[in-house]
Amino acid sequence: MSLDRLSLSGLRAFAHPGVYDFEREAGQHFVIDVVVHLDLGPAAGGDALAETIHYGELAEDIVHAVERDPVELIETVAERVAWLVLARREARAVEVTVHKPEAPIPVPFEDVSVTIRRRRTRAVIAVGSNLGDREGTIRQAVLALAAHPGIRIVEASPLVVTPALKVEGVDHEAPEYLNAVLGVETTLSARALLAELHRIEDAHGRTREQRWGDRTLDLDIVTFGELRSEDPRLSLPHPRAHERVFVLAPWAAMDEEAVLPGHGRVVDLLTEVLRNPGTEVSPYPAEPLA
Ligand code: A4P
Ligand code: MG
Repeated sequence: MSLDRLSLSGLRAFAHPGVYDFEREAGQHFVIDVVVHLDLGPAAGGDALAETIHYGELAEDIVHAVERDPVELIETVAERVAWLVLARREARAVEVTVHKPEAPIPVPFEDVSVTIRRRRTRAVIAVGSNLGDREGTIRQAVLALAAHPGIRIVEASPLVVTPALKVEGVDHEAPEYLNAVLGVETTLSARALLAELHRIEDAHGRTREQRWGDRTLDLDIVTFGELRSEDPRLSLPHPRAHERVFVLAPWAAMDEEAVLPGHGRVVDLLTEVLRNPGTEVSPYPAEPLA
């Protein structure tokens, strides 16, 4: 079923953005249309303002944000407005159009505008480390993710200790892993999220000499909404998550209702994996990750 919509159109803001100096000095009008996709059922059912988005406050917030902090491109204005809308818990997706009817175009014209669509997707990220200050690195990675304006950490599993799984099998000589999973909401695309995970891995000294080799930090996308992909650069859901105790055990501890699309309930997958002789996972006592 498609979502309900709340629309605000023709919002006027006077700001000083623009690529040229004369635009920044004189200022000009921007006209903004916003369509928020959300579920209005709970608000209508209880006649409850708290269950929906207050359109008056939203309109003021948008106009203030555009007027307060000028940027050069209408693309950037649109992006900021989208973030601002999606910061509201109820908003699941948003379409933003920014018009610049007084743009410096040397021929007669009526309007110029850009339209962007952004949505918030629920994703699960697996975290692993078996070199260096494992807990410290994982905590820094969580902070780096939380600091990204397009990522919100919704829940975090406990940390667990697992023996290193190598291509040849479990390696008890290799340093043990700390593993965890994170539930996040993001306005990024799956590819942009993966790029951000790689950036954080690199910032923590991740090297890639050997497949499944020891590492300071590994960040994988386990699921990205309902998205399915067999692209080797980004396979979704993660093609090995269903057979890995170091993903399933923390995930089941974080969310006992979790489902891995295409494979079923995470608790059931975990029960299955724990039947394999030699499968080991133990708790790691620590403060919650988030
Ligand atoms: N890639 C494709 N799909 C994804 C995805 N959903 N998430 C591509 C993340 N990356 C994905 O990854 C190799 C390539 O996979 C990337 O370029 C990306 O575009 P990598 O992180 O550079 O290398 P990797 O992690 O060694 O490879 P791989 O095959 O993803 O490894 P796994 O399957 O994640 O296993 N043992 C314990 N106890 N705990 C662990 O956490 N982790 C691994 C890594 C092995 N053994 C482990 C653990
Ligand atoms: Mg990886």
